[in-house]
Amino acid sequence: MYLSKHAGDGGARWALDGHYLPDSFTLGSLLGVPDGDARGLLESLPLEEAAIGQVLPPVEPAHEVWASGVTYLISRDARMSESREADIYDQVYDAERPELFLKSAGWRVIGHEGEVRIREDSHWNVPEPELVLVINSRMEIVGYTAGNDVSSRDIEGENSLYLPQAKIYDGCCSLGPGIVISEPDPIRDLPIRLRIQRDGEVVFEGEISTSRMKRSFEELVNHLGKELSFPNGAFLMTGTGIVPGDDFTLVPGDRTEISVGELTLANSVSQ
Ligand code: DO4
Ligand code: MG
Repeated sequence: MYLSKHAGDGGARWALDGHYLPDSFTLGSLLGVPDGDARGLLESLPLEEAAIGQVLPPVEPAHEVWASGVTYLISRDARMSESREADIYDQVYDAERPELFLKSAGWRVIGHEGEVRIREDSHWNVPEPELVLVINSRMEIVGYTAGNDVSSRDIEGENSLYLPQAKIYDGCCSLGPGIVISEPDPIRDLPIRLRIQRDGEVVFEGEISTSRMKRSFEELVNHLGKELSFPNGAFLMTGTGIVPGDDFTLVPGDRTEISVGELTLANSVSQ
């Protein structure tokens, strides 16, 4: 089952497997029911005409997008090499408590074929291709989407207290194109791919499997839900396992393509 959100004359509308759902459907209401009931609820809804409107980010304005970090060895090593405080990354990789941060409010998220941004006050920027878990109000995993945790490596590397500025700004987060409704098991060994094009040429390509993640999905989700409630559900980016070499930075005009399983999220880069 595949949920997508589209622009329409009367406002945004959700679609299931390419056909519009009734106007009254909201993702928040779906994520408010227990996981066992989500499929049944979707199956009970009448499908309308083919969804042809422009694809929008598969999120509602009030949703929160959280992110975990240093969940793959390559991410730990990249932060250790860029930072003057290398130890904290080594420690968090092995610690019981994961790194979690609030990446974006739902209304700020960019969708498929939208423009992500790099900061004007940064000279070293990368896309972070990530599996993004879609979680319901009971902290059950209902599905997934693809995400880009666009980040400034020089700002984060200068001082770890600058992490929110390195990671959270307009255009820093894209999700999409839609949401695959899935049990957690089929997601545990999914390919994640990143391709970056500049002037029509591929300037970086990389690939990893979600099975290389150090922590389990449940570990990340349980920590997120320890002291936070999400009555309308939430999104959780699960960290990057692909980091371009230290000599690489995004520049305006680049195109990023992030695949997670069968989903491909493409964005242009601006400043
Ligand atoms: O500690 C910095 C953030 C790490 C991150 O975003 C990642 O590993 O994906
Ligand atoms: Mg990240």
